[in-house]
Order: sequence, then structure tokens, then C-alpha cells
Amino acid sequence: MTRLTPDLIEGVPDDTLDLDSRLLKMCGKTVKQLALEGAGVYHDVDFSKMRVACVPITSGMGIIGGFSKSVDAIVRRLGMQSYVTAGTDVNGFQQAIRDGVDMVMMADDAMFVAYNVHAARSTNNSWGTAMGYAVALKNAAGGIEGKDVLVIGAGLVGTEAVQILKSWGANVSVTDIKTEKAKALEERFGVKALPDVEDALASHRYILNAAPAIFPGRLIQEGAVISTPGVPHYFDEEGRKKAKAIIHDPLEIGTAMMAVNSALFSMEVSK
Ligand code: PYL
Repeated sequence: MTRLTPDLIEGVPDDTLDLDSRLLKMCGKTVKQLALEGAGVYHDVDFSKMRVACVPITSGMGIIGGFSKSVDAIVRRLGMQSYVTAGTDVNGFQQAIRDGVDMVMMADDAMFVAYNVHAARSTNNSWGTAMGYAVALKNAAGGIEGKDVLVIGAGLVGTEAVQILKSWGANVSVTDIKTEKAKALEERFGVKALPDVEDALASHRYILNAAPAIFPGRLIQEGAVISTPGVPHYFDEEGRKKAKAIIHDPLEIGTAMMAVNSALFSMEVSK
């Protein structure tokens, strides 16, 4: 998973991306509605009683400036109560537990989890990002069953996305510059591995791009629907003109998906 940098997430706390209005235009849903749908819930849920602590983690490459503040803001936009602990690492985790929170959110260089204290269960960001962007793609495409869908990137997010899209009845192909990684998913999940990334992209209308790659507009189909959590994120003018929708944000959709899914572990909600 590509490591975020402060400049990529600086707009998240104040939602300068205005993500909901962009998603409503492309998918007809808000971030919260997409996250609820990813958790199998098709009605609104009041999360105002959910208390969340975001714990900064200093291990490995350390704190990313603005990361905990961004997670805190995303969770608040879902209607949950949230704060960033004064302490970091185990100290911060202990503070959260002593405060009696319902959920702890924290990330090291390899894993970002939403841990539900009552259910003693967590949801991670790889699944959350894959699910969130798959739900966005399904809505922007007006349904995905029976449609040809390409997943670019056979990493942690792509591997989850392949399974999710296949479970919805899409005809899933997967491609990766490391062809053996795509082949491994073909063997594991019965999807189709395509050896050439550029050919694969040029021959698909519905795409979930989970790779840290930038693609020239000449490869984008007219009317393409591209759900793309990958960072760095960039599409040239030709690509932006040809695509019907390009769904992207640096952190919010994946974080909202994992927070909603984990919160629901300990809530009685009709599905
Ligand atoms: C979770 C993000 C989504 C994309 N890449 C992932 C990433 O950058 N992970 C590293 C997160 C480190 C956070 C740091 C802190 O500030 O607590 N340990």
C-alpha cells in the first residue's frame, strides 16, 4: 500500500474536496451511504452514541502529519464522537481503553485498523478501501452483475476487490505489472489474469484501479467508469474528458467503510 504524505491529506479535515457532492453526482450516494451499503445496510444509521479514539502510531516510518486528525474528521462526518489521543502507541491505546471508548482506530506502516472494543473484532483498511470503492463503482455503473470489470493491481486492496466484485456476479479480470501476482489471483479466485496492463485498461469500461500508477488518457475508453483509490492519483486532460466518472479520494472512502463496518459489529441494526 502506498504510504500517504501530509500534502495528499491536508484537505481531508476540512473536506475541501467536498467529497459527498462529488460522489452524489457520480454514484448518487454520500460517503456514509456507500459505507452503509458496503456493510449490507440500505438505510441511515445514527452513530452518535459511538465513541471513537484515534491513536497516533510512531512505529516504522512514524507519524504522518495530519493522518490522525484526518481519520478523526472522517469519523465525525459519519456522526460518531471522536478524538485523537494525547498519547501515542500503547500509551494512547491505554488512554482510549481507560476512557471507555467503543472503537480504536490506528495505523502503522503495514496495517490500518478500526478495532471494536466490545466485539473484540477489527476491520482493516485494505478491505475497507476495496469494498468502499467497489460499492462506488457498482453505483456509478448502475449495477455491476454480468459486466466486465478490470481490477488493476493484485496487492492487498486489489486482492480484496477481486473477491468482492466476483461475489456480486461481475466478470472480473485482474492485471498487474508483476504478472505472476495476477496469475495467483486467477488460480485462487477463478478470475481472469490479463498479462498486459495497458491492453487490459484500454479494453475495459469498468475499472477499479488499486495500483500506484498513472495512466495516459489515450488508454481510457470513452465513457469509462474508474473507481481509483490508488495514490499517486492523476489523469491527464484526455482521460478526464473521456471518462464518465473518476472516483477518488486519498483516505476518506476506505476509512469510512472500515469505521462503519466495525461500529456495526456491536450495534443492533436491521439489514
Ligand atoms: C492507510 C493509508 C491509506 C494509503 N496508504 C496507507 C498509509 O499511508 N499507511 C501508513 C499510515 C501510517 C500512519 C502513522 C500515524 O500517523 O499514526 N503511523
